Amino acid sequence: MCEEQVQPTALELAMFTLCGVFRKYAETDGRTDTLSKAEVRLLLKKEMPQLFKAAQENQEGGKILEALDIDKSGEMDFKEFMVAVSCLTCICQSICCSKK
Ligand SMILES: [Ca+2]
Repeated sequence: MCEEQVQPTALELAMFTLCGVFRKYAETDGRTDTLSKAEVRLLLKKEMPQLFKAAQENQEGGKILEALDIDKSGEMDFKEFMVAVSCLTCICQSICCSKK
């Protein structure tokens, strides 16, 4: 019996990628369900280098990291990560639309 291979859609791949990126950085300190400040910093540096550089140059890096920690736990959980990614994606969308 031959099972049909179903290719994931672009959106499904994006969702899997988000889960994988969160897990990759969250597990570096053994607490796999949250990102510490150091893990968030490394994630931003490696996965969003332009944003990280801009934040460093404007000395806003600390404020951005604090703002991303919605419940002020000192750690970023997956929901906070997704809120941050969603907000940044909306900003990208507005920038892309304003250039047309
Ligand atoms: Ca962690």
